[in-house]
Amino acid sequence: MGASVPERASTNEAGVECDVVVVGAGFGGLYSLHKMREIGMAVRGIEAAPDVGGTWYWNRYPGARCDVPSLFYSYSWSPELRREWRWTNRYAGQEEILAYARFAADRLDLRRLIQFDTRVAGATFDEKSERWIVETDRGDRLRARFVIMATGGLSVPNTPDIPGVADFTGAIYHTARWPQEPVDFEGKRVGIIGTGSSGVQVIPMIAKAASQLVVFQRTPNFSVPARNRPLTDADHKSFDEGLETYLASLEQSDFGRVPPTAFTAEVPPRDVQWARYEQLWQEGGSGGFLKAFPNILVHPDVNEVCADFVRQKIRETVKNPKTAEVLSPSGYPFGVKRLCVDTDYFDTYNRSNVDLVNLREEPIERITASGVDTASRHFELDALVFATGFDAVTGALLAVDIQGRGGATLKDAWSEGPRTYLGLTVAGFPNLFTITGPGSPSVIGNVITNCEYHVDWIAECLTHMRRHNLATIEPDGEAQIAWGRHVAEVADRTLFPKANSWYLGVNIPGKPRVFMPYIGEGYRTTCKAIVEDGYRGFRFGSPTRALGEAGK
Ligand code: NA7
Repeated sequence: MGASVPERASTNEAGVECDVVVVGAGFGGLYSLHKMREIGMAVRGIEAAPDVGGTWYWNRYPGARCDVPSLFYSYSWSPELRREWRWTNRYAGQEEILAYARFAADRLDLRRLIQFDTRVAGATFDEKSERWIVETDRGDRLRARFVIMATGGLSVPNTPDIPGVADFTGAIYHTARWPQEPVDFEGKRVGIIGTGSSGVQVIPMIAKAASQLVVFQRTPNFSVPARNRPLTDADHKSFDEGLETYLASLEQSDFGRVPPTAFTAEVPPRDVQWARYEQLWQEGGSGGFLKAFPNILVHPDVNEVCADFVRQKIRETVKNPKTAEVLSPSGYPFGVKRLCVDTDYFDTYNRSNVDLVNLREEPIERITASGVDTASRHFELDALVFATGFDAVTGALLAVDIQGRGGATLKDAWSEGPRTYLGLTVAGFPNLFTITGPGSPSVIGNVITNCEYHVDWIAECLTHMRRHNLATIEPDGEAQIAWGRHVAEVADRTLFPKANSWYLGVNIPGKPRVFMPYIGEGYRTTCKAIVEDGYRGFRFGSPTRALGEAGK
């Protein structure tokens, strides 16, 4: 699967010339490639991995599973793909999702457009030619009118800088960079740092194999059962029957996390809430909880009842009361750190080979050759797993040296937090698009449909530009400031900023504390209205050369 020359892009001694470079071949990148080709652009994709799949290529730890139901975590735009693919489980595992990405890439004949095993190092906007010069770690140089950053919101692993890690003589793993071949933990003493979604999924799996598993927990997380199960014919039939309504709902509604009614809704009585949560607990999955009541993520009194409910479940499940207490989240609201979805997570702490270490009481002091030293104990380990998450939402964008007008860098432009217009474009960086960028719903809800929406928006925009012979698009500084203010105001009216989550970037030392996703309803309606209003807030540049001409 090496490099290949994309259709209609041309190569000369100056490098590859094309209309659009797409960075990343996850779900956002694959659909971008397809859509750009469909509207007649010469497009080339660059992907760091040797295969498609994005985050699902790398996150292959045991138990890795999506928390959005599989029937919905699929491309909604293609009836063919839907007909030819049949999900086996309510929540798809990593292997099946990766197989789906491969299937989509093959079925849409996208691989020939992608250069694998190649990382984009820099992208510089040349104002004279109005082209992006994209450079890779393999020395490639591409010139393109547009760059689409489909680099994903959860793709750059975060590995905390714990003293002594280089001294450890055992094996070290990160959930987000798991080896290709299965890891054998049989009979091993394993330590794991991190109890977010990845930790919550992998801990029960490792516990089954390891002789001893030590979980180093800094913050306990809220987690609800997945109740994963094989999908039946009846499930598929019911999905098919509801398909039209679902597709229409994607068009019409916006899937923001916080509905407009949230701010005026009444506080439901405790017993009414409790009964609803019990029902949702039995059904499994996170979606129902996060929408159980319109104000659950806004009103502290409603939220606290749900938090109590989950703590009660933890106490009922975990036999050792002290362990149950340490596992019980408190001091921050329910659902505003990403809600974990698990299979037997809390029950795993009833196993005799699993120990929980509360890092709030005994922090890790250093990693040694043979294990981990906390403030009060030494743990002998054969392997250490980092389930410590990602430099989320902005990490992959800032990992590329992006320079816009006047040589201004994205890094400087975002030094106090990301600034975008609609999470799609950045002032001073013409013709650069960010799929699920900060300031858009991005990592909230169903990321595949969020990606699709952005790709469709970009395709419509490029078609408009071609029709009107426009060379560049970029947001107006004022429009960008107003959008940023709106994104922050919506978040500030909710409980989201009250937890130290990766949504705010606080998991990365030195990262500005800014709430990155857009959680209001009405995102799609707003984007649509802006287009209908003549691309309000955007500035177009006049033509130098017609679009779709590269390589001819
Ligand atoms: P998360 O949700 O960011 O979880 C990372 C975990 O690692 C979390 O428990 C952190 O504790 C812990 N962590 C991070 N740094 C440290 C240090 N230095 N010491 C101890 N513990 C640490 O990442 P995931 O991969 O689980 O999930 C990310 C998303 O991927 C998930 O939400 C889904 O959307 C898919 P903390 O809570 O910061 O105290």
